[in-house]
Amino acid sequence: MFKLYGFAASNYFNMVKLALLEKQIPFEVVSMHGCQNPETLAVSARGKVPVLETEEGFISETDVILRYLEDTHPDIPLLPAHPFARAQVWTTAKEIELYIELPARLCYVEVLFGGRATPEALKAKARRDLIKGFAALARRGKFAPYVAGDAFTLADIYFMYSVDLAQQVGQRLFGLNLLDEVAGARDLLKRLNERRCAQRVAADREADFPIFLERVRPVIVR
Ligand SMILES: N[C@@H](CCC(=O)N[C@@H](CS)C(=O)NCC(=O)O)C(=O)O
Repeated sequence: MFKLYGFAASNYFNMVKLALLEKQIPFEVVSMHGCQNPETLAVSARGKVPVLETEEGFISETDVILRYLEDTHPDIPLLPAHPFARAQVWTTAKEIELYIELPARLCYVEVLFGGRATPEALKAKARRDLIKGFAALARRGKFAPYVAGDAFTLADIYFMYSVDLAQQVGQRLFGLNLLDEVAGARDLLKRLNERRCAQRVAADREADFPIFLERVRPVIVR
């Protein structure tokens, strides 16, 4: 059986966890936090989670894990069969990660964890990038009814676990309602969060979040 290493407050971990649940692939969770401890580095060269342990060894990086799951368990697909449609889904997922998740992440310590303030130069960069990232999503996304079209795909998974956090960053730091710039995004987010598997992920996240905050508090103090 697969082992998924990580923790439930991590949005990247939750992307893989939701994919496993949606695809009905059995797995067990091994609690691990991203860090530079030797035990973590033995499993993940960069000390990041999630990591998937397979019979053949460990796989790091969320998109690589998701590709592997799709290759090995195609029965409940999260990608279209046609190569061009598949590329469109990956483009959307990648753009969400690079241009929404990563700029928002610069400000997570301040906005989501109540830690030290984001340096002004980084904050300004995050604001500029988030505006362009959401504009790209508005141009790229289909929202008909899912992010990439008529089926639930990996683009929806990236959307669920990045866009709501980025919206919080935009709102709290810049007074921007970035989600409102993307027609259909709010409705879709609500519907996606109602999925049975997503509710399980959310419940685990809610239970883990205070534990995570307690753990990181000493290193994120203002
Ligand atoms: N590029 C990685 C990013 C994963 C990531 O940033 N994970 C965070 C938790 S949400 C982490 O492990 N952070 C620990 C660290 O950066 O030291 C992926 O796609 O899996």
